[in-house]
Amino acid sequence: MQMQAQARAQPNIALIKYWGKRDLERNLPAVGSISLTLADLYTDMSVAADTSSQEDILLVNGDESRSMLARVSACIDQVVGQQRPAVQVTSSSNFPIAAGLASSASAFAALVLATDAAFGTNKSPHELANLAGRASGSAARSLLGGFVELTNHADEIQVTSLLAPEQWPLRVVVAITAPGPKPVSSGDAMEISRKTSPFYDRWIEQQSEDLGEARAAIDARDLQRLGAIAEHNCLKMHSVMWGSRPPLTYWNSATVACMQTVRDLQAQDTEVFFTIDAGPQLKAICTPSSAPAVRDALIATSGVSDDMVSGLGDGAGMIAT
Ligand code: 2P0
Repeated sequence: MQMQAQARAQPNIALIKYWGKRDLERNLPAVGSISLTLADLYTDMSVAADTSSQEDILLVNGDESRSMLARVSACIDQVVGQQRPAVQVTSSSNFPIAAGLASSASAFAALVLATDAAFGTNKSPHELANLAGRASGSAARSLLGGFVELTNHADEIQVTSLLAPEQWPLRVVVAITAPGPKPVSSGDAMEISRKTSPFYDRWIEQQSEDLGEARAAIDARDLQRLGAIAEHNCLKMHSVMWGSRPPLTYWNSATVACMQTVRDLQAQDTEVFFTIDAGPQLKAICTPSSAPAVRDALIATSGVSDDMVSGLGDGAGMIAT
């Protein structure tokens, strides 16, 4: 047994969002979701057994991290079992972490793959998806490439690829409006929403309709139709958050300015739409030909400090060591 392995996974951007849990213990989502897996942003995760140590160690971008260690150790226990040697886990990402860019998705997708390979546990893709989802709900989607749907079943989730990246090679332009960590974690915020938002139940009720509409738009490669339902689903999720007590307001003034930039581009017939996750960054989804104009317009928007552009990627995989 090699007891050491390294995997790479990319973040995914949800077009029809996961917001709310139906089972906290098993971290099962209350709703299905549809996402795009990116190509050019990634997290590399290496897992190595360390028989000389009693405790797991986690290094994130070169620094020891205690805050994420319990979640990482629990995820490894789920894959390997609790009777295991201590591990050294090393994670590095080429984009800001904990800032609404789905870094936990890429991190935990890569972690389950690397752990399974290091310890030779030979989990099936379906088992890996459920192990990743247990660690972070959105992580299961990062195991696959292109357009990915996560569906809810009795005691488990399932992920399927709706389209491979080359079947509809869109671009994602991320406008960074604040690089720091978010004030409330997604998991905590989802629970606040479930318990206090008067809009939460309607959000859950309407999700299957939104998923059906997005699936049809993806099937037809209809960007305008997909954009209409994705923007609606995103703004509805944020309405659930804004209606919570305390209110969950992840946006800043630049986030709103970026939304206006996308509206202006749409008024000029540029093929683009936006989505925003639990953070202040705006993600613009567009065709390859409109990507340069979308990027220029977002960079020129007041309050945008940085940007990233990515195509769609193939999903998580091993890195040869
Ligand atoms: C999503 N988000 O579908 C939604 C949209 C944020 C907004 O999934 O508690 O880090 O680890 O299961 O996956 C972010 O939540 O939450 C998320 P946990 P996760 O992408």
